[in-house]
Amino acid sequence: MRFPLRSLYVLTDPNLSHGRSHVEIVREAIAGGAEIVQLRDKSASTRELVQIGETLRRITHEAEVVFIVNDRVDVALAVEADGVHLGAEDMPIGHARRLMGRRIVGASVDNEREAIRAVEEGADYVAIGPIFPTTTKPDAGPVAGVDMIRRVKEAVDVPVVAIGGINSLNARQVIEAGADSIAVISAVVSAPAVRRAARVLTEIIKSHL
Ligand code: TZP
Ligand code: MG
Repeated sequence: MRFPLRSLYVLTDPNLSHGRSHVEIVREAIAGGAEIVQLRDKSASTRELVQIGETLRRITHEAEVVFIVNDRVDVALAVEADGVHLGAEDMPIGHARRLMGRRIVGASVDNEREAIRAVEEGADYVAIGPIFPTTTKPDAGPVAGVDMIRRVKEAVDVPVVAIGGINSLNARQVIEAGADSIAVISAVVSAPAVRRAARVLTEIIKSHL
């Protein structure tokens, strides 16, 4: 599946969803316009990830939404996800590329130098962040700022995803800086009305087409 541009990319996080399940969050996020969904659960067992992943695969397939699994190439392959997302501690991109074949391999990067390297190793998209301060990922590193989006966009030809502290108040400047996709956790997953929160972000993203 191709990577949708000018898209809302929602990552799940059971610790931030106020007791709502991955499935509930994903259904509502998709109803609100999310075009990419990532299963992200740092505390689930492999078995739980596969079980949740199977269900999310069905839902995203029916909705024609891109389904990415965080960290785990094995789980992504086991549930036939569209792709995997890898950080610095995960499987090296080149190894993942070989295992994933034509599926999507996404990579977290901190700057344009890392972005160029990730693409050389086989990444299909890069995620740059945190763009703004966020408490969601304490080890996310220093704030990159919106200007880093411009620098990464100039450096690579693959889609650039912006992540970290993005919400309806600052999403516009992220899009204006050239991000191809906006990735969020708390702005959607923790919202009282998930669908509505996703809808508001989707409208901001699409209004800049
Ligand atoms: N990678 C960089 S920042 C971040 C990740 C996973 C957290 C994003 O969460 P939020 O709640 O949208 O700031
Ligand atoms: Mg990771």
